[in-house]
Amino acid sequence: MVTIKSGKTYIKILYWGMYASGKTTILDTLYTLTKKNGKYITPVGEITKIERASGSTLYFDRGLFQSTSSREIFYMTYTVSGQRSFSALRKKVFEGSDGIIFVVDSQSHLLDENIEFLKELKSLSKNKLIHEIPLIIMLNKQDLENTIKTADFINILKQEKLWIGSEDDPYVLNPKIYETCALINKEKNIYQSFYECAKRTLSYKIRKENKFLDKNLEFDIKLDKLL
Ligand SMILES: Nc1nc2c(ncn2[C@@H]2O[C@H](COP(=O)(O)OP(=O)(O)OP(=O)(O)O)[C@@H](O)[C@H]2O)c(=O)[nH]1
Ligand SMILES: [Mg+2]
Repeated sequence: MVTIKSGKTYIKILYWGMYASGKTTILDTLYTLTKKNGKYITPVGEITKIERASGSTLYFDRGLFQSTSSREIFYMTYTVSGQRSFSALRKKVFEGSDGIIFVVDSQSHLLDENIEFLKELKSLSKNKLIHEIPLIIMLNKQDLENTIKTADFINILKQEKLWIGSEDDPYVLNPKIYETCALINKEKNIYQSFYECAKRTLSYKIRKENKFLDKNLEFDIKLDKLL
């Protein structure tokens, strides 16, 4: 998170996950939704994509969003390339992230590969995940058959020590999990998951510095009793 002299604050939100889990599609859909109905955030400019002819991300995608009520707050939003061979590039793009949205390809047969990407993220973030960097999970491609569900993923988070306490009495910093679809015509929970990440990123900062930044999110954060 960077605040520059002019008073503008830039918050970095990163979509992370295995190849073809839907990160680029999610960013595209988020852009379309917020352009149409920028209730709390609105896109600034176009999305920058660096991709192969196949559509797979080569380096990263980047989009900039602005809070509609606190015009000095910007959300710099990136996606990583999920190709296995690009782990060094992912490490670079990860640097300075304030909030992470982990995008799962929910098809059951891909579970192990998703876990590999969760482990890579964990090792990069050196115990900061959930404690200092909020984590949101998107179980994407829920429109397909044989997909994993929230309860399945909570078990994985527990194994990876990214879930504290029981399911019924969740610890406030535990990841929030959304079952999603990124396809624009069947869109599900795309905006909600981004909003939650933005909200948590600010609330983590507030806990650290004890001050509000984004007026849109102020009320919700108070409701969450995070202070
Ligand atoms: N059925 C279905 N397909 C999806 C969904 N989200 C993305 N896809 C498809 O999955 C494929 C890969 O999507 P991308 O958005 O390029 O995936 P990515 O995670 O950016 O992939 P990399 O850049 O290679 O890491 C595309 O054909 C998308 O249309 C979804 O929710 N449901
Ligand atoms: Mg991509």
